[in-house]
Amino acid sequence: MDRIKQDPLRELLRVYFILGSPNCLQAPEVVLEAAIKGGITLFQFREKGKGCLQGEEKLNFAKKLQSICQSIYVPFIVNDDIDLALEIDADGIHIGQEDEPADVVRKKIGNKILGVSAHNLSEAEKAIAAGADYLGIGPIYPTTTKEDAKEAQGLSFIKELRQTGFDIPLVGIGGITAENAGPIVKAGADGVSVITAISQAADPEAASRLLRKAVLSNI
Ligand code: TZP
Ligand code: MG
Repeated sequence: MDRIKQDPLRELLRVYFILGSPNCLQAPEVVLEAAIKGGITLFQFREKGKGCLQGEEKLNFAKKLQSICQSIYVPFIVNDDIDLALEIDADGIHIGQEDEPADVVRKKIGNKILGVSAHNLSEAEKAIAAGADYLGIGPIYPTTTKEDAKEAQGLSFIKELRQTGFDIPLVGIGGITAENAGPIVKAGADGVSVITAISQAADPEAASRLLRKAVLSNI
């Protein structure tokens, strides 16, 4: 945990892989191990959507993926579920605008990493004031993975945030692949977060490596 907190968050955000059991073609553990070999820098456990695990099964699944991350020092972030994050002592939590308010979550989680999804300047300002460590911005490109996703916004909001002087770490999300990742970091994001590009790849290790290359060569 200490080592994780010492890592600059911007570097952890370079290749941020998000996964839940409904997203995978292969066994999730196999996909995560391959993604780590390919060079992902941060992992988010997002157990959502049709057929997702609940209760004890979700807890045990989270622990299994967390132990894979811990064995290789990839920080483990939990989506939405603050109780789960606290129970397993995750490294951080990511929340959206429909979840518990960020200032309440910050109080609950102490100095764990807090990521907040923001879609406009007012949401960004509020999240920062509440103690967000980074902002998730998207969907950048069209996505079918999140059922209630808003319309794709392209690079406009990332550029607006940087032009307005926001210095907080930013990660883009939504429809991102190795082919379209470059412009996102050029626009001012510190990295990209993906589900499909890695979880549905025939070779998740190679897909992760390609994404990493696409991001690092444009930073
Ligand atoms: N939030 C905005 S878009 C999205 C989330 C969770 C889904 C991203 O998934 P994919 O498969 O990388 O488009
Ligand atoms: Mg949420």
